[in-house]
Order: sequence, then C-alpha cells, then structure tokens
Amino acid sequence: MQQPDRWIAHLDMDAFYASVELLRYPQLRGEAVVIGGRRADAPRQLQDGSWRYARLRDYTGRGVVTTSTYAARDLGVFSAMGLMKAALRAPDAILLPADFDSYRKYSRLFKAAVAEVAPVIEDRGIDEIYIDLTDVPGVRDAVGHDPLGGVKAVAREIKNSVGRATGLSCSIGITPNKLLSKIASELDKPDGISVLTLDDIPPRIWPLAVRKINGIGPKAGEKLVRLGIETVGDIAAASPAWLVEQFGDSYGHWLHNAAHGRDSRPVVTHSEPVSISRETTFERDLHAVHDRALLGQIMDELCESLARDLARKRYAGKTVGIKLRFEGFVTVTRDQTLKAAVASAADIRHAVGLCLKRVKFDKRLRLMGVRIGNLVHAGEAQATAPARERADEPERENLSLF
Ligand code: DCP
Ligand code: MG
Repeated sequence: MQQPDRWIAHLDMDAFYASVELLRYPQLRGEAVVIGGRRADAPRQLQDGSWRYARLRDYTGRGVVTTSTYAARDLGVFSAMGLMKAALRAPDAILLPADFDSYRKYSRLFKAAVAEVAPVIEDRGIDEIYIDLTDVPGVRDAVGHDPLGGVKAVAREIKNSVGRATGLSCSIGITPNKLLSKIASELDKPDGISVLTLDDIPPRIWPLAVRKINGIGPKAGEKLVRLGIETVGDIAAASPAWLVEQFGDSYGHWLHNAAHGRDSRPVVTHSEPVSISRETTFERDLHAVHDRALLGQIMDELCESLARDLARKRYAGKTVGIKLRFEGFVTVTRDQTLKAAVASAADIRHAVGLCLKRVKFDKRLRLMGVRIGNLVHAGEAQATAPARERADEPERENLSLF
C-alpha cells in the first residue's frame, strides 16, 4: 500500500458534556442522562448520603437537549430535541444542568494532552480538533504485516493521552485529508479509531448519506435528495457538468471533489484573528471634496494592503468596515456585511464604497482605516459555502463618494 502524502486526524470527544458530568457523578455511568436542565435541576445529596436527581418526566418548559449519553440515545433522545418531547421517549432519564466552565476546562485539558503526542493542531471548537500527523515519528511505519500499524499506534497513543489527562474517551478518524477525517471520526463512535485510505472511499464513504459530508447542509441536502441523489456515491457518479448545472460552478465542482474524497485544506494551527485592519493618518487634514482624488487613491491602497494581508494569512471576510477620523477627533465607523466572504481588493473597495455612502462629510478628514471581520479560512470559504450571490446591493458603478 502506498502511504498518502498526508495523514490528518479528526478527533471528537464522545458525548462530551454528558461525559464530563459523569466524571462528577460516576454512579450514573451506563444510565440514560440528558444535559439541558436548569440550575434547579442539579442533583441533591440527601442526609443519608444518597442522591436525588431530576427526571425528564418532571420537566416542563421549552428547554432542549444539549447532549445525551449513549444510553439515552438508545432511547431516541438526541441533541437539539425539546426536553418535553425527549421525556415522552425516556421519562426516567436523568436530567442535569449544563456547567460550561467545567466543559471549557476539560476542553483545554484534552487539547493539551493531544499536543504532547502531536503538536500540529487546529482547534475546531469545544470538543473537536484536527491534527496533522504527517510528521509524527513512526506514523508511516508498518507494524508486522500491517502497513497502517504506525498510524494506528499513534491514534492509540493520542487516545491514551487524552484518557489519562481527562478520564474521557474520544473517537478519531485518520485519513489523507480533513474532509474524509471528519466523516471517519464518526464511523466508529464512541471510543473508536477509523483509519481510511483513498482505496476505502468506495466501500466506506460512498454508501453514506450525502449529509455526512461537512459542507452539505440541510438545503443542499434536500435539493440533492429531490434530484434523486441520496448517497455520496450518487454524487460521485454524477457528471461534474450536471452538478455545475444544478448547483453553480463553485459548489458543483466542490461537490464532485468532495464525493471523490479530495480536499487539500491545510491544518491551520495559529489562533484565529477576529478581524484584520489597515489604517493611515494623513500628514495634513484632507477635504472630502477638494482632496477627493487623493482620498480615493489612499483608500484604494488601504484595500490593496488589506487584500494582501488576507492572502498571506489565507482568510476571507464577510464584514467590511471603515473608520474615519475627522478634525476635532470625531471618529465614525460604518460596516457592511456581505452575503459571501470576500478577499480581493476590488470586492473590499466595493463594500467600502457602500459604507462611505452612509457617512456625512462635513469636516476635514485626518485618518482613514478599513477593516475586515467575520473571517473564514480562504480554503473553507470554498469548501463549505461558496458564494453564488452577493448581498442585496445596488449596482457597482458610482457608489463611492471618493
Ligand atoms: N452541543 C450543543 N448543542 C448541540 C449539539 C452539541 O450544545 N445541538 C454541545 C454538547 C456536546 C458538544 O457540543 O457535548 C459536542 O457536540 P458533538 O456534536 O460532538 O456531540 P457529543 O460530543 O455530545 O456526542 P458525540 O459522541 O456524538 O460526539
Ligand atoms: Mg463530540
């Protein structure tokens, strides 16, 4: 077997919030437990040392299930279900309130434990991460006759490290890319390890429902099913031209590639900036009308610098904002949220034009800045929801004051 170029892991904690609660109440292990109650639902220890728990059947209100143990899932109780509906299915299930501080603490602990084995980690939220294992020593080694022995050993080591640090279990998918690993980590949940190579795509990935692909949401999923496309294999068998016809150029091609398990997005390790901005203070105060050409040129340059920053950091952003400081130190900001993330100087400049239209220019300007927020990874903007339409915006011409 040929080793793939990269080995990427996706790790997702098992029944995360519920499992953290079971560390505190180990006597509930194996029981149907639901997280989602109110503070008043917290267990109480009685004088004789025994515990009293709130039960789903006693719940009234509009709360929803945050998560549930696997024993509760066996009874049909899942995340996002109304608690009263859940009570019909599992009246005896124990209800516990959520304690976000301890989930955050265990989140930090499990990520630190993984970092001891494999440091190249992309944080994807409270209970999941991607890990690039490509350069972990031994990952490409065969063990006996198993060419995947090395990668499986690294997976076990990561799980052991997480278990030792937290007492919690997780599931890991390891494949040549993030798209496949995200799917693979669910294949053998809980407490599972799934290693897939590209050869496993037809037997393991193609039978799955289209919604198993991260990036096929409810809308695209429904449309695919309406078109008679139910499995990932059905997408793979469809012609790219037909997919493009149905879903547009960008998303159509993305669907085709995703169904064939192609994804080159890197594991991004650094922490995420909230926004990126550029600003400049003028040598002399400038007049919106008399210095219009110069102001326009400065704004063009700011947008170009910002676009270069975005390209270097591989981001796109959905919200573009301006900052203007007038003489007398009056600062004005405006922003414009677009329907799709943008990254080019021209797209940023266009959004800036929309912001500028909403400013009254009755004083001289001393500073101008442009900011882009609501950031997404450039690769991901493509991989998840490609832009097909723009925000409800007027035509591009004659927008800017300068
Ligand atoms: N969560 C939430 N609301 C949801 C889904 C999840 O608040 N609709 C929280 C509770 C989960 C945590 O996020 O414990 C992680 O979500 P997962 O989807 O990974 O679910 P679990 O970790 O609970 O279960 P699994 O074993 O399926 O990963
Ligand atoms: Mg989870």
